[in-house]
Amino acid sequence: MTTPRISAPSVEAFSAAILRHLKLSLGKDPEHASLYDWRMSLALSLRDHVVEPWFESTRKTYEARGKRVYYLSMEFLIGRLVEDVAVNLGFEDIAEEAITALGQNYGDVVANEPDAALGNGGLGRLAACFMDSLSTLGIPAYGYGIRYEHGLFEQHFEEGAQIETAETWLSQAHVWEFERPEVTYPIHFGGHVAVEDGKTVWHAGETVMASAYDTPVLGWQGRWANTLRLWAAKPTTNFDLESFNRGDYIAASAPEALARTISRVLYPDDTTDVGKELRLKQEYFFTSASLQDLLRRFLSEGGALKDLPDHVAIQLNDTHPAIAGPELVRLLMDEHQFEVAQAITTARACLAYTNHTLLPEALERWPEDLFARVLPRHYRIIQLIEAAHFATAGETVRIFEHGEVKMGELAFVMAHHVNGVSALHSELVKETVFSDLNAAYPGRIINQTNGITPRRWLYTCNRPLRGLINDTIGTAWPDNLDQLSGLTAHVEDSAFLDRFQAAKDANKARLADWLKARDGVSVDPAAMFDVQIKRIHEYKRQLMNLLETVALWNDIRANPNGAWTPRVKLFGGKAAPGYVVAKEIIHLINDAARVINADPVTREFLQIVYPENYNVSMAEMLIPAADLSEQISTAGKEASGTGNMKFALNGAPTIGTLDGANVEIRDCVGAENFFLFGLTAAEVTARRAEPDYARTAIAASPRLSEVLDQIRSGLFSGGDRDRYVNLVNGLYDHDYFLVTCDFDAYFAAQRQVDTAFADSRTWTRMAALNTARVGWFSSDRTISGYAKDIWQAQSLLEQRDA
Ligand code: 26M
Repeated sequence: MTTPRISAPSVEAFSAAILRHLKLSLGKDPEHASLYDWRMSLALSLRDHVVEPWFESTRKTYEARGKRVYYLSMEFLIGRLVEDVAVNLGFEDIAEEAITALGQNYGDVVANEPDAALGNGGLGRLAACFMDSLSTLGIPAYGYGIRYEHGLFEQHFEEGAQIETAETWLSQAHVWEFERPEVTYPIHFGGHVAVEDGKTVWHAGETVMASAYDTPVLGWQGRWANTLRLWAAKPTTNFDLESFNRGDYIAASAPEALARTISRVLYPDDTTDVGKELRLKQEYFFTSASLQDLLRRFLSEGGALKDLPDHVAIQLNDTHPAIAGPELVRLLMDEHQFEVAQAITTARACLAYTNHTLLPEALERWPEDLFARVLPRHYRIIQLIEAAHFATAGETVRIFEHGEVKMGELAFVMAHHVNGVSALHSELVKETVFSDLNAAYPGRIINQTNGITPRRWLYTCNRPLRGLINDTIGTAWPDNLDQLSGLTAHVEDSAFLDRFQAAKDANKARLADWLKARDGVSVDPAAMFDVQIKRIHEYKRQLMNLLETVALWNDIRANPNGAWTPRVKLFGGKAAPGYVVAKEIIHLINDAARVINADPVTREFLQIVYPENYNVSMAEMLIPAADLSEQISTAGKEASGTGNMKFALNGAPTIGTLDGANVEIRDCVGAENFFLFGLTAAEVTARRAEPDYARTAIAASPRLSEVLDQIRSGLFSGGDRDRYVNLVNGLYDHDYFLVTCDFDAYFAAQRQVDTAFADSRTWTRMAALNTARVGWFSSDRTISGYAKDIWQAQSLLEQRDA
């Protein structure tokens, strides 16, 4: 048994603490307190217990003088923290009892907290899971990112179409952060470069200040807490009094305006915004601040810069912080008198890069003229880096090409290791985007398959299943997830399966209540909950799911007395505001839902539900309630996926393609517990080379042809034949993601699912085996892999109790 390190207060003492904060921090008495006041008082009372472990971890980190991990990420998709902190402190019951004793509903109080949505999707959520695991494992680490004033936009549906409004999480005080006004660094942009007395000098055109905000990240059982340091942009001088006195009011507030834009808003896109100047400034802003910060810390502890790689491991979460290579070289050369070669070697020994996508349109490139204007000194340094790369590897791969700076190539050349995020993806990284660089630097590319934190994604979000697991295999599994394999011995035990199903049913009932209360939507908890939640992207093929839904509707209408398995098709996800096709898909799902849900003939068998504004908190509600997990991307396009792991862990079998981590999930759960369909990555490539592959596939599928005709006819768009003409024609003319080619196989796999689900005992067993066999996908395992293979970083926890 692991012993909690934190001594818990009594319920009475904790209630008193909440009341004290209510009075002294919120200035309210209980009679006049709102839900917000109670939530803030609870959060502050919990926070009081985080500070000691945080200090202790920081002290141990300094004493150890070992390797520290710096995780640089444009995105941290955190979600809510009240329950997370309560759980990690081991105070969950105390917090709930105290709040209840004070006459409040714990669930409502917890749900009052806005999500910290500083990320778009998988990449940002992965960073948050990694922070959790770094703390749980006691690896000294700092997360570095941007303190966006506005997180990911809020999604609304108007007549079925997506509308975006600004997210405003900081309009309320964010209790988990501590402002560090004394920690600031200047960040320079523009200007010109000159050589003075044989030394290269950058005369910047404009400067903003990066100002630190720290959030403690508490690990499991409070045994360790690292720091997430987010940077906010501030003006160097609040106000230019000289201009103001001259009467130039606009010029007087110019420095302020630039500074405030930099950390104003998260870019909501992973494709169409590539190449925007403000984005480049954001990237340099947080990367430079983070490197200045870690160098200052290293030097203040008396380190010699030549030893930097022994003390510092910097992980680049995608190419967004790839400017770290040239920036570290710049700091070493211009401020610490390193020679070029030595600066490059030292920087590379500190840096590693994670690739998250092969989609060509998502690979970052900057027009050279823009780049040279915003970062003239770095432009020259990248020329030096490219020259050094040519000298070792030859000139096959360039960093500058077609008038652009290619950030993937830059990150690769400046990293000692490059990793993909699933076995398949890492192989494709070697074979496709980086094949030449792989040949030039053999062994540099490695794999680290993604993972998820079981504390948030099972223990906290799925209390019924948690209880069953605790009763069955004990309580040591949340930080030792391989122990879930102990459940395997129970899958023939009908009492265990009854309880497993009861847990699922409880989660489904909870989701049903939530949908009713929030959106006024009624769903039948006895139906299969078939869930696809993720960003809306053509390659993720929500469209194929919708087409299959319409085809099923047609089949049911043709045979209304058939033995159909009732289903609720749940969709969740946002489209980038500028991504036209993705928005058409959303509109079509909502249009089809309106028509199909109103059909009295099919109503008892089929329903489509698409709750608006999908986010981390909604995922925590949907995943435990899911019967079926949709992971249906075109093979070779989803780098890993992490939602796929969350569903399997919570006992939802997958219908999916051989893509990303699906491959490894299937290997773990067994082929008989996974509904596989579709072309493989190699077959996808081959099929694309065939002429007219889409038209051929449509012609061969009467079902698909009918569905496409229905959509085109205006059946779902109130007779409007124009609304989906692009979407339908797109499938005929350039179905790049092979929706048409995989459609029939997907339809057939869904009918296998119907049959399997109808045999409820067998289905429950399959679900339980999914939970029992995916312990490997804990982000603790992933982080242990990074620590060993990339960072050479050690845990500072005393040997954990067995
Ligand atoms: C780029 C330029 C400008 C603005 C935004 C971007 C950008 C933002 C996010 C580019 C990519 C972004 O994320 C990509 C992403 O989330 N990738 C996902 O990463 C997960 C974690 O590794 C994987 O599980 C998913 O398969 C992969 O799609």
